Amino acid sequence: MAVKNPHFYAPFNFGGLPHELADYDRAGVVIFPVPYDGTTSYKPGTRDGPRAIIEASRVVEFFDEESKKNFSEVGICTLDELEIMDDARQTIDRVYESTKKILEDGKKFVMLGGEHSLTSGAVRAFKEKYPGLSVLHVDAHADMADLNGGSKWDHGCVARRCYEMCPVVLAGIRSLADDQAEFIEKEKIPVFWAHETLAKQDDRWMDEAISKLSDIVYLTIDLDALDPGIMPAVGTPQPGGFDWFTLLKFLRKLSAKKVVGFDVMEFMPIPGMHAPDFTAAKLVYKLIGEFYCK
Ligand SMILES: [Mn+2]
Repeated sequence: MAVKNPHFYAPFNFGGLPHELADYDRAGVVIFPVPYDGTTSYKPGTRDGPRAIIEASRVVEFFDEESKKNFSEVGICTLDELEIMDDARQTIDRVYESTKKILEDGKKFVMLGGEHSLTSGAVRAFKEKYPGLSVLHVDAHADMADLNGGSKWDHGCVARRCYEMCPVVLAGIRSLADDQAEFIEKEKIPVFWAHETLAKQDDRWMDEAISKLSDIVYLTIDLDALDPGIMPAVGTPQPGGFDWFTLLKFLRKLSAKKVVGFDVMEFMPIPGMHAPDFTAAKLVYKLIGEFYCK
């Protein structure tokens, strides 16, 4: 009897790939899922993000209509979800250790969150390997708080923690507190505000943003950078975000640099609404193609 929907039986890994394409030793790319949302400020649920992205990815068709390629041939291994700790700092340390191991093994890195604070653990490992690293932080929020709720490891502090390690460029920003605005101005951190970029019919800001980065880049995407119209499945949505093609256009310009790692964070699936799951999965797939398959 013919199988009605072969995707239904696909292995549970990113892309629903067969063993020979998903095996760690042979894979070029590693998907690292971290189901942690311990410091989330508004509503929890990003702990379910990595699994929902992986589940949707099993149905994403892997012929990329834009490049006419199938990126899955690079081999994509999905790791087991990281075992998380109650404490944010300890969980971030685990992210650091795992990231270090993935880099030692020579794999291309993709982290799926989980809350944004986890990014600083990955960036710590990347900075050790690539001293000239810079970070492109694409987010609705500046995440530049020194402390949030008394913690340095809150998700609202992640860009600040990264900035303590290496240069950071922010894009898509449309929400922050006064002290963060003061800090950004004092430190002259390059910020590409949504109202000065996305609100205009002029994409020239993109090249300028890319030019502020060093040659070796870690990309972190908080999915709330996208407009809540296409990405409502985030904990703290803000109006006025990226549309799909604008985000892709911007991120593709990063290929002028060497993108050594990236993450897609803060996905908070909404039960019964699956479009955002597919949007997140397709974004991850497109970026694997863009950064790791050329
Ligand atoms: Mn964020």
